[in-house]
Amino acid sequence: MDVTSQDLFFEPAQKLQLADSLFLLKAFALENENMLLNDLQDILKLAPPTRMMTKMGFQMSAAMTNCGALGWVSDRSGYRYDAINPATKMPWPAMPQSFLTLAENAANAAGFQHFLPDACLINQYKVGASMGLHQDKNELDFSQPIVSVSLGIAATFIFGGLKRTDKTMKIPVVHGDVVVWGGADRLKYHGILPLKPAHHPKLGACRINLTFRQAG
Ligand code: MD6
Ligand code: FE
Repeated sequence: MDVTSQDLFFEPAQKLQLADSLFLLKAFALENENMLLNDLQDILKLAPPTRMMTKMGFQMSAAMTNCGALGWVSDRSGYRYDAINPATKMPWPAMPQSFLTLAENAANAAGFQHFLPDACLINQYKVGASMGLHQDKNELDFSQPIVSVSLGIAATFIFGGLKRTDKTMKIPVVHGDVVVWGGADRLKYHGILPLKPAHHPKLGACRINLTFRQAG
């Protein structure tokens, strides 16, 4: 029997364990893709992404917005979670059910039960944009994992150790892939290499990353 691309598309999502508590769930976000993308477009209209400033006074290369009760923000006073969008002075758009269900199912698939995110950071990358090595440490409870959904053009996610100078591994991520990490890996340095030129049929020359956290 010949294998067609249709058959491959309908394969159950593959789960790859890349470290003690780091999982790559291939194509996991495609099951409910249309609803997810529709809900995403609504959020981008209500809360357009902006390129925030770092504490050091540099503009970030990815544009950011949020949905959920809390949003991750950065300005000259530093990084924090805030219930108000500084660009609109309004609360962030609510977390859609399609986002919540995806995040909970992905956390479960990686062995984390009862994940109830209150924050979803939405990073929008154009070609050439990147994210330097950093730790995610503004959340209150590090026993909760982070669920990270990649949409649009491909990227290389780099994942290191507990020190910035530790060796990193490269993890290619494409549209629909979900990365979940927590436990012993929760505070490890990670980032995104500069995006190579590409075009995605649904999102154009752009990558969108959703990171779900239990922040408050
Ligand atoms: C990105 N992600 O994939 C950047 N952080 O665009 C992150 O910084 C990140 O993907 C924590 C957990 C998962 C992530
Ligand atoms: Fe991060």
